[in-house]
Amino acid sequence: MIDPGYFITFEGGEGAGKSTQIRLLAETLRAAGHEVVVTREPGGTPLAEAIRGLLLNAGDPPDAMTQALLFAAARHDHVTRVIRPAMRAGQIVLCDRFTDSTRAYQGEAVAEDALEATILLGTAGLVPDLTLLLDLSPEAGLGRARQRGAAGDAFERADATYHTRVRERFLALARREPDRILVVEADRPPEVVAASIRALVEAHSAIDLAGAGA
Ligand code: T5A
Repeated sequence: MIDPGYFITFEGGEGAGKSTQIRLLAETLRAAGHEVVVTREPGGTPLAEAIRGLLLNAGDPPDAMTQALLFAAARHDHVTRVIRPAMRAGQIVLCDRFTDSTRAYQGEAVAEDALEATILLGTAGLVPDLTLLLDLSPEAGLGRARQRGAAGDAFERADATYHTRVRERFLALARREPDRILVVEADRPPEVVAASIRALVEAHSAIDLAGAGA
């Protein structure tokens, strides 16, 4: 059975503006009368948030395969308890990071077939209807994240060349799946990025942003 809801994921490097843009798109969608669920990965359920704490606060981070398995466990709980039920109820789900983050980050060190196996287990086959990839140089993104004054999680502390390769893997994924993954130039003021995203959602989905609602 096809779920009546719609699933949009936001991807990109650290500090690319995903949370900001999700908040703005959620406001637009709610103003148009849609029911919207905003969630994030890793996280979205108490168990998955606990796994997030383990992964992001690890003083001695586990290897990439262990990370992929933990992300998959968190994701399975998130998909089965939050995302699928919302989609069955006809809601629009906006998720901050999902499977493409696993491909871009853990893809550095885990072979593709093994990684895709963990992704399939974690999602139980759920694929986003649309993915907005906020593209920004790692220098700009990490600078924004650090401006907030946070010490930085285990991934943010990785070296700059790692973040450059993460960006390249995200862009390669967009080239591989151009119908699902749309690249958004994120090095512009938030309201300009938000207008681009509204235009892309209108052009690539059946979601009505004009007002009448679902
Ligand atoms: N991870 C995750 C994996 O390795 N594998 C996986 O499978 C998954 C799911 C999660 C970490 O886990 C890794 C990747 C990550 O390293 P996170 O907290 O979700 O960490 O990810 P971050 O990208 O680090 O989150 P941030 O909150 O730092 O970035 P956002 O959400 O992209 O950015 P946002 O909106 O919070 O903005 C950051 C700052 O920039 C400003 C904002 O006001 C804010 O201060 N800003 C702008 N400034 C100028 N111009 C704009 N257009 C701006 N937009 C926002």
